[in-house]
Amino acid sequence: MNNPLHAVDLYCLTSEEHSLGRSNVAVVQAMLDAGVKLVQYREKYKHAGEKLRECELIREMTRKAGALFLVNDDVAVAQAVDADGVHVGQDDLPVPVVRRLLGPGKIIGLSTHSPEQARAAVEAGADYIGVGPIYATRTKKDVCAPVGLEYLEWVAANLTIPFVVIGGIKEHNIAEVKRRGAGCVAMITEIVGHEDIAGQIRTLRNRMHSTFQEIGS
Ligand code: 3NM
Repeated sequence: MNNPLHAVDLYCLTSEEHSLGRSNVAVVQAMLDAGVKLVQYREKYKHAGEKLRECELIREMTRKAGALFLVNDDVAVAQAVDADGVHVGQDDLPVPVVRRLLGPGKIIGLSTHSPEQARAAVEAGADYIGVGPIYATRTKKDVCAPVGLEYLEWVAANLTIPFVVIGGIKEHNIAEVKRRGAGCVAMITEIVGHEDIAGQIRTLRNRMHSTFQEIGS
């Protein structure tokens, strides 16, 4: 598969509890209006029926916008709405099992927090890995302590599959993660928690782009 993650610079996730009273659907629409090309639906505490209803709408919206749509953890919901793939964590279904369920054409991402987990993810057949948490974050419950920029630098130097940095990334530190080798950056609260989502995405993209020019790669 020609890996579509290579082309993604900004990876957006939902989190209704941090969205200032706006619905996931409204937040995703603002993301897509700002030109975002990948959205992950992440809702840890909603019932399957509500997740399905939201994902049906978001699937339609992302398709219309030409954006990829991934579902966090819930393989059944991903299959039901024909999402482009699933993102799993270390304690979710193993990647080979998700692959068997989804088939070969779908994208599977796996969160990793150490070089050992990263190597295992590649061996298991993940299409991309999450690398984090780079900085402290309170958005993900029971996440490990920040892995820092060293793990990011290790991944950038040692792996060839796409990776997405995540965890506590903000406007003020996005340049630093770019300088340390991040291609694709994922943020939750820095985007969904902003009053002007489209404006914030433009600001973050500009910041990423100027760092890209500064480091010349
Ligand atoms: N995964 P924020 S950190 C969903 O390290 C998630 O695997 C992480 O939220 C990991 O951008 C995280 O608000 C939360 O810090 C990211």
